[in-house]
Amino acid sequence: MNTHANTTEGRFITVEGIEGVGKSTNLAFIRGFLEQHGLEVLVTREPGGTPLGEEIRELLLAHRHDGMCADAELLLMFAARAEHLAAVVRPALARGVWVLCDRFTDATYAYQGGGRGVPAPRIAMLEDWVQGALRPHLTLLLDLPVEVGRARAAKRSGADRFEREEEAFFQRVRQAYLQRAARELERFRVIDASRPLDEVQEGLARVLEDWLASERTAS
Ligand code: Z5A
Repeated sequence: MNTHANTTEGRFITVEGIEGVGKSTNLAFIRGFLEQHGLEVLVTREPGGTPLGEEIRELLLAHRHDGMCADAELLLMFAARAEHLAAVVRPALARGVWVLCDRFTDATYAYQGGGRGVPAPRIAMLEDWVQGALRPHLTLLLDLPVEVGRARAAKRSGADRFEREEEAFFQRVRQAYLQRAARELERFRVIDASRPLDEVQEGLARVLEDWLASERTAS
């Protein structure tokens, strides 16, 4: 059953969190949940999502680029984002497809803003320029203590340029995410990602069920 048959535009849902929260693990679950509700879903990611964006991602994450200044990092994130929006996200939303994106501009506020110390107004300027009025309809913030996320992520091999940052960096990133969530209660849903996976997914299902119901009421 398509619960959104009388709306033409798709919805833009983003998934955020520090490393090790389980974004990749839960994206498949969220996609399956939405598809069971009759929705066409496109899963994508940032930085990346297009051939150019994936090349920029490689520049951003690769080990050999340790010396990147914060503004260069910020501008590369938005360069990839501009291409992603133009080539993938906006066309999909216009076709009525729901876009599920692994990270978006909240990650820029958290990592480049909170983590690197780039002033928020500078990020907001680029956000307005690149996105215009486009903002996610719903943002699922998977949250857990930094040490728990880092312990999970440590099981993977080959840390990238971000993953090699010290714990204090991720504490700032986490706080920046939580502050954004506290300021935008309408858009954010915070899920405790420190629990066992089945409980995290029960939480996600409850949040999505409620949100879909409110969308139905609004449309
Ligand atoms: N970045 C930025 O700086 N600015 C921006 O604007 C944007 C991005 C858009 C790449 O992102 C980097 O880009 C990112 C920020 C920066 N760097 N960092 N850190 P990414 O999203 O590709 O990188 P990532 O954070 O490493 O994401 P990931 O690979 O998707 O990992 P994850 O979220 O940690 O997910 P996972 O692989 O599903 O889970 C990690 C492990 O935990 C795995 O073994 C799971 O089986 C396990 N797991 C998951 N859930 C559970 C539960 N509930 N219990 C126990 N174990 C679990």
